[in-house]
Amino acid sequence: MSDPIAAVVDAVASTAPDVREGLVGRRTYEAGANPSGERQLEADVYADELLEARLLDIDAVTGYASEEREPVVRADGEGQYFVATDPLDGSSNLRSNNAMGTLFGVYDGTLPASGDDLLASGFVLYGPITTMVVARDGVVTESVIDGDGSRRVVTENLTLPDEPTVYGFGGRVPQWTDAFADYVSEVESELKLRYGGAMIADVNQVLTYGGIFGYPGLRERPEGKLRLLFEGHPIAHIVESAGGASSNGERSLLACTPEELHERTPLFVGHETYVDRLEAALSR
Ligand code: AHM
Ligand code: MG
Repeated sequence: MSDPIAAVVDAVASTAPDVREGLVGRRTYEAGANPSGERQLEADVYADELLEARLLDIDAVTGYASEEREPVVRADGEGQYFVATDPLDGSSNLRSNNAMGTLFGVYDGTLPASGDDLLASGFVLYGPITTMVVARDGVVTESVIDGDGSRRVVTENLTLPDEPTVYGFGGRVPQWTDAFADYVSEVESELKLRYGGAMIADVNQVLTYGGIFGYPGLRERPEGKLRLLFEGHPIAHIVESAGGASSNGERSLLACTPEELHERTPLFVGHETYVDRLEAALSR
């Protein structure tokens, strides 16, 4: 019997060599903007169109939603699965040739949905090596993607290490609330700063070395920067499946349902102790 989730994972992996190769020569901005009002790179549009075509080609997939387009795209057919993607998260790192990646979440039923409805999630990380991390049935697997799009598992059951080591928080410091700034001053005396400007890469540091990543609500933008459906849900699902925790500042991101497809959220993921302390600090 065919496995639709495995088909989605294979389809995303199959785009990786093409995306990697297509990044060269697509470092300039398009004239357009995404539904969040951010300028798009040619590379964002390129990755989005590749993912749309390969994912909607799967019989079981009936809907494709992406950070780079307004509505959910529907395929003809009888499929029941919806895939939400951030095709190139951290693409502003392309100009400076730093890491970025592709995020995806698979839902059984229409979008937007609660994070609790996720069947599987994952990301491709374009670092010096192309890797893929997938969370499914409470198990997180890390693979290397080869040049033909095939995968080799390198970590069978990825879990956060016992000791937290690194932290990274987005947003300009004067825009942080006093409560959040107080929390960060505690964290920075305990952990080492790692912030590269691409959530997938920064969270992969947390998965590897332990710690916490966050993009908080800001004074002039309490909803923060990152999108709940395209960034929050999949990254929370991965980190929670790896034994960590997630939060929007009050509760797990997986317990949150966006009212709008492109809704933003404050986002924190990492070791449970640091996420618990964050929630306590923000409630004071
Ligand atoms: P993007 O999806 O348009 O690339 O934006 C999301 C990215 C995240 O990967 C990253 O954590 C954040 O934006 C960085 O923002 P900033 O440049 O404000 O630090
Ligand atoms: Mg993004």
